[in-house]
Amino acid sequence: QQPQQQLKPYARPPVKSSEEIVAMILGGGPGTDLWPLTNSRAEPAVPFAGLFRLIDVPLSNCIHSGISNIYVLTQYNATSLNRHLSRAYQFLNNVTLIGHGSGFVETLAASQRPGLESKEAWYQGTADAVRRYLYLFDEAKHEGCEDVLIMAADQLYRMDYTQLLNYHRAKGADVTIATTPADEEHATHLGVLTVDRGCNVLEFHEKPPRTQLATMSIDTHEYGFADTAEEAVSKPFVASMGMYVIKRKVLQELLSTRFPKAVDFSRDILALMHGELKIVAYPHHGYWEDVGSLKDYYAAQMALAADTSRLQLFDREAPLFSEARVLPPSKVYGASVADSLVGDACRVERGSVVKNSVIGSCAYIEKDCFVKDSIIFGADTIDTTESRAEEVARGAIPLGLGHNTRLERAIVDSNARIGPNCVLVNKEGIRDGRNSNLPKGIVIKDGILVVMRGAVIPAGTQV
Ligand code: ADQ
Ligand code: ADP
Repeated sequence: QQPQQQLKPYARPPVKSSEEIVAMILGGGPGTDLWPLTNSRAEPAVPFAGLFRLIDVPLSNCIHSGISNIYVLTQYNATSLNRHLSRAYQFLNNVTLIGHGSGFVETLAASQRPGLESKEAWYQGTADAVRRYLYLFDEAKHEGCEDVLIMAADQLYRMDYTQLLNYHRAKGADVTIATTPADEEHATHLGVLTVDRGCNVLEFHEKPPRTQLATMSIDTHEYGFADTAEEAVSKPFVASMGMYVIKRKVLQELLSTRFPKAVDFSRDILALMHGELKIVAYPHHGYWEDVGSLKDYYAAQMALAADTSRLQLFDREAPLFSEARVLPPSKVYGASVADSLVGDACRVERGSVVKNSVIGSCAYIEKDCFVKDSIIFGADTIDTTESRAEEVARGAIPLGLGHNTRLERAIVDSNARIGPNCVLVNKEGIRDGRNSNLPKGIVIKDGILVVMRGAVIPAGTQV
């Protein structure tokens, strides 16, 4: 147990060594709002922009910020996530960023331990997940750890975490919550806080209803959160990005002594704190988006394709990292591909039209297809012309889109096989088609048609 005076604020010097910071990326949520993309993979392993997975965002930000001590907490369907981390970020295990110290990226899975009932073996929430690994901070390698950076893995943004960390230290904060201005619609789905003019947090409410929000608006420009007065008008709320810097000792005290039963940081800790600690809000300026729901995920990809996104993929200084794969270039035959992102090793055959779409690696689009406002994840392997012909000869449907198939406002998950002459456009404008009579392997959620991972859609299917 920490003596009380250690919880008192004191301003501290900027981060000098990578050993002073441990990052914990929370990747273990059930990801139900991203279902069916999370049906067979963990939320942070969900692909985006044709080449990346969501976890690449916080990990790339960590690398560019010089943070090299990183834990990723996972539990649901973590296989493809684990594989991705070990293939893409193995190099960090020997790298030293900010000053001296050795780096690592390790996954911490929820696991059965003696004394736990089987249902308790799973992380119950974000605070619970971190609590189970608090013992790591007692190990010699974390002796120099002063602050813990906790963040989610279902968000798109760029951020230099050292600015956040140094702000936290300059303010002498015990807890710093990264925040962004939000409009009413978004605020009801986020943690919302009120602050004084020094950015000290006065109140925190997790996903407040509109009636409660009414009392929480401020001039976010005047307070330094919104970039312009116009932005402040549409976004009068200070929302939590679900990213926290907590003094290591405070974190231990909070989770083991003060709130030993807390499940989530937001609902069970931040919302219940009343002036006991110095909690400040850090104003993040720039693009940030929570893509933890299918609707927001889809919209963010469409914006990337249309070039209206504020997320810069073509950034020479700070590239997004991902798994480096040895794949041939994509080949577009006599087809038209416009306003789209295309991954590696794709093939788009003669007569096809692809518009405003995101096409992931190893995707195959046969002749005369029409693909609009859609996301195609691609496949695990490259097909050869011979192997496809052989599959067709024995009556099977090869990977990708069969000829003359039409796709609009759809997401095709990886390794799907869609037969020729299909029309997958959600003709009836269904909003939610989980329980309707849709063909096997097709789901409609928020008006977006999803062909599930590995689904086989027979020729001529119409939805
Ligand atoms: P939500 O996104 O609704 O709100 P949550 O579902 O807890 O919160 O997910 C946050 C992150 O933690 C995700 O990356 C998720 O995968 C991970 N996570 C969830 N449960 C977990 C568990 N049991 N074990 C390990 N990891 C887990 C949060 C905050 C809001 C804030 C938004 C910003 O609660 O206050 O506004 O994030 O997006
Ligand atoms: P998912 O992508 O559906 O989460 P996986 O984790 O099995 O499932 O990953 C499959 C994806 O990863 C495919 O899109 C595949 O193209 C790609 N992939 C990963 N590693 C490799 C590799 N070494 N060679 C080829 N493709 C790979």
